[in-house]
Amino acid sequence: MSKIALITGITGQDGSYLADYLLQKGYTVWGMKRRSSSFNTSRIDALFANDRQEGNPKFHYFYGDLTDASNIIKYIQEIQPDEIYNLAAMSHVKVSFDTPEYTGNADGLGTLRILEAVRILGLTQKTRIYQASTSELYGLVQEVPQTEQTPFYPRSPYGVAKLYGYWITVNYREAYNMFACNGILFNHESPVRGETFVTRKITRAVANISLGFQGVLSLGNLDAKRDWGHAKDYVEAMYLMLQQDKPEDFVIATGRTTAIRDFVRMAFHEVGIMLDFTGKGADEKGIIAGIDRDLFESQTGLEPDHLNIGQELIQVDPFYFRPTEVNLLIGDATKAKTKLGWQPQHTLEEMVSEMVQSDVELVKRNHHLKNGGFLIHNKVEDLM
Ligand code: NAP
Ligand code: F7E
Repeated sequence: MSKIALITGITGQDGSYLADYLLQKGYTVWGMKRRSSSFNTSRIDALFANDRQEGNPKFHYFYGDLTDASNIIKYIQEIQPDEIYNLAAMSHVKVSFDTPEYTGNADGLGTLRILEAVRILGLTQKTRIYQASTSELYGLVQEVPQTEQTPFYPRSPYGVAKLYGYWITVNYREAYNMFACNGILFNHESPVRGETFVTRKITRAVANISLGFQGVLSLGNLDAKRDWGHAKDYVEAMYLMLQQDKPEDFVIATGRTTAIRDFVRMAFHEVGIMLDFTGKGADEKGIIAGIDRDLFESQTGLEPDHLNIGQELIQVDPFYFRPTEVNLLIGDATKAKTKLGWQPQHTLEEMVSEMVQSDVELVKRNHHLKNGGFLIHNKVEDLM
């Protein structure tokens, strides 16, 4: 009998990688999918692709929402999962300042609803639960680097909601002897990262600017530092946590931190554009310091005639500043490496390269399909 996993947040970045990973391990996978007025399954469509008519017999989804307890109870009862990965969340830190109550409901109470459903249904000895906790719990960091012992100090409604999710998971583990774990994951990215997170916003802009569809990239705080890993490596850690003999919480991180400004430099360098930054705060600008024409041509298939030395490509817009910022994150994943045998396989350089190349291909494909120019930076979704 293959194991059954239920993944909330199946349509998100991590949900799609985890579903793929578990299907390859022979699991039957059920995903909770929100109803949406437009298609929201682009990241998982390929998993159905083997047999579009019949569907993949091991991959199913149901409509649901973390704010709807009756829906959660109904489907956990029907599915009787061996493992639940609670990945669903309103996951954008800046947006959480605009929707604090909803974020608390979905990210905080949503976690409780999953735990309670398992408890009420008498599945505490059968069903193991992974809770998607986050390095945002550390917020105003109390220690460098951050470990499982570092005190929390969240700095956003998102971080505070996830703090509730973290502690209610610990509480249900202790109170009801449930197999429930927190993965305290530091930022992790990929070519399918949501377009409004900073890495993907940057790699899309590199593609659009180098192919001539965008003039300038507007960003917020360039000084913030993040410990960025690859989502593929991080979903493996989720799986490993649920295969242990006893439930524990683990930090998952690379141990390397990089400023946003340096991620911008790396991403533009990937297409042969060298940037210099001048000025401070909201007056800072990124300008073209040099162009490696051979590299540009090999990566884009174009000559860089629309770009000039001294041209401004990056500007700072205070719109993107957050009311309270998390300035520095760097994790120590020694416990996961020792106990889970977890080891990240992707370097930051490889990931940046993969993301830029993927976005260059995507922009070319879209442009080809639409047979005309389009200004991606005018999309409403970019305003995050
Ligand atoms: P993501 O791409 O934003 O995906 C979030 C998923 O949750 C989407 O499938 C979304 O559905 C779904 N969702 C949102 N609100 C929901 C609700 N009320 N009910 C049901 N589903 C809902 O996030 P991710 O990057 O994959 O992250 C996965 C989880 O890990 C999240 O809980 C996030 O907070 C946490 N986390 C992420 C990182 C990171 O760096 N990626 C680090 C630490 C922790 P739609 O597709 O319909 O929007
Ligand atoms: O911001 C700065 C911004 O939105 C990273 C989520 O997955 O990871 C993610 O949260 C940094 C921040 O991710 C822009 O101020 C500058 O300092 O990519 P982000 P995040 O806030 O770290 C954690 C671990 C999660 O759990 C979350 O779910 O980049 N920044 N300029 C910008 N950020 C954005 N989004 N847009 C900008 O223009």
